[in-house]
Amino acid sequence: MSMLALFVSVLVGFLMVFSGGIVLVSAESLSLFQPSSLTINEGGVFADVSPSMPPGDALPPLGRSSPMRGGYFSQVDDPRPGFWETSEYMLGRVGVLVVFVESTGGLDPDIEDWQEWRMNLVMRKVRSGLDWWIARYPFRNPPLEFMVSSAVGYTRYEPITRNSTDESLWIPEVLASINCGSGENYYIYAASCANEIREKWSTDWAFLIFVVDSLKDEDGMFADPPRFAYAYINGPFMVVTYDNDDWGIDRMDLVVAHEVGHIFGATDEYNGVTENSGYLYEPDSDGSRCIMDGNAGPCVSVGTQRQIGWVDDDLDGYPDILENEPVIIIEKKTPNITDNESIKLEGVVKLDPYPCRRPYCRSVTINKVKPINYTGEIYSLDGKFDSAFEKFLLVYNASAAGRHQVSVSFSEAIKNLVVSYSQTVLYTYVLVSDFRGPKFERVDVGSTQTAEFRLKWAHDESAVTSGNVLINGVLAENRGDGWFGVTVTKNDVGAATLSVDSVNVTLLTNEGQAVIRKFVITTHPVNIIFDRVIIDLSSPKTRFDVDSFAEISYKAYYEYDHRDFVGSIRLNQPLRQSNSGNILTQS
Ligand SMILES: [Ca+2]
Ligand SMILES: [Ca+2]
Ligand SMILES: [Ca+2]
Ligand SMILES: [Ca+2]
Ligand SMILES: [Zn+2]
Repeated sequence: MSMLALFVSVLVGFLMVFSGGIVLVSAESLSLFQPSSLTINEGGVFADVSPSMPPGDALPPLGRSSPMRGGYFSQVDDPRPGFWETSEYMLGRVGVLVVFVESTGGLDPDIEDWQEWRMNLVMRKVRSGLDWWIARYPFRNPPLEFMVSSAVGYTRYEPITRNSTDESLWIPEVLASINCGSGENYYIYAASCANEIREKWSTDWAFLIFVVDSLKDEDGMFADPPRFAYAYINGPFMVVTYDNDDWGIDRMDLVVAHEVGHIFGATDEYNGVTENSGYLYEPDSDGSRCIMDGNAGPCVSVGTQRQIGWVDDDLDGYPDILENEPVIIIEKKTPNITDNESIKLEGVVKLDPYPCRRPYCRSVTINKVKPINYTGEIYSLDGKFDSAFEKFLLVYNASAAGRHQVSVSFSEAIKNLVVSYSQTVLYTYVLVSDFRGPKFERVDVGSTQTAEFRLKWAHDESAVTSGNVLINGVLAENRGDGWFGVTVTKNDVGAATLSVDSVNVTLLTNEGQAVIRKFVITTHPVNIIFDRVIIDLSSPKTRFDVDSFAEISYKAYYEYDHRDFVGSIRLNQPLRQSNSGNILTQS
């Protein structure tokens, strides 16, 4: 049987971790106890029972339902179950940690000592008690699942010899010894441990079962009040004893099943008082002769079903509490026109929770949202789309200029209701596509030149008709038809390379307006060399006969780069002179 196999693996965990007295279990070692999933049980039926259910075993939650926690309960915009919501309704996946309470003799005399075979027996009964609910679960989606694991926790007290209210003393010690949770009192400590289990095992809910050994104790009950099993309404824990008064270990499954009812909000149906309770604050069915009544039969009364959230008033087969509309709230988005190709959409997708009707309770849902269709990449900011509230970031890369539709759709996990958001974004920039400069790049020093560039929009190639364009840091003049230019001069020899180095243009379209600064140059810069020609004249001798040709040679070159001058030069005097005198030449 697979159940037996699971059991053996739990046992192995015990041997590894707990052999040899008090061993502090680290938080990590909790995961040694891999929770095993209970699916469907065989039958889920109990033997006939006759003793009465634990009297006064349903304890009201401590503090959590009071207006004192007004700040916490005003967190209405986040529908994920929070710290105080560890078991609001019996739907979905539930983490169950069975904690065997072991006395060390540190303070009270050490009377009770667990044996492995008895702990195994308890685990079997716990599983059977949980299976009982699974067998009666009315919904197909989500399935009801219990992930069960166990640990041995130590205390200096001997709990069964004390009043049940002394749980405030031993629970913090026991939880500290298994390194689960923290808190200023036992109740918060247990809630904190349940939260850790839920987090680690990725379940929707979690609760603890403290099993107090009572093998040697005379009546198998706490001293005062003489309880043998009790639970806090809506969690986070129950306490059961090994013997359970007259019920005995054989029927511990039934006791556990009853207490699990309390854990999920059900009230006793044997006390003659009609009580409203649970997420939906529904009345119980006193005297039902079902699980929450004494002499319990194998049934869940209508009152209990409504208290634990097993309600489908619209008869669609889905639990009404988990029929949640998804909503998208956009918190940050790219403007409708942008010059940034990375288009981002940031927001929250969350589910509209079914309203909790219990006073001072928060409306929460364990339903989950996940993205189903989207453009680009989508990220959950906490790393995983696994809850009813997810901050997300959508990143879409607009590879080409033009209009892009950026969209995302989310669906919830129960009925696949979908919510979508889309935005059309115009991605564009300025293209510097053409240039005009001097006809020849070498010009005279001191002359005035122009350098012009043609600007057009990348998305439709239309001309840019306004805006601030800097060419080499100088504000260009709008010359019309997309042309922007500057005049430039230089009084000494040197080169100038002119190009567009800044664009600031307001684009106005039907979608709105935006300042565009991005530009892409697909043309050449305008190169201008302000230059002059140097001419060196030379002659082999300084005197020539009158009427002969003076032998004068010259070398002409550009001053800027000493390249040979190409062209003709003219001297100011003829080379043959008929009179004596000096020739001064100049080109
Ligand atoms: Ca002991
Ligand atoms: Ca009642
Ligand atoms: Ca429904
Ligand atoms: Ca998440
Ligand atoms: Zn009860």
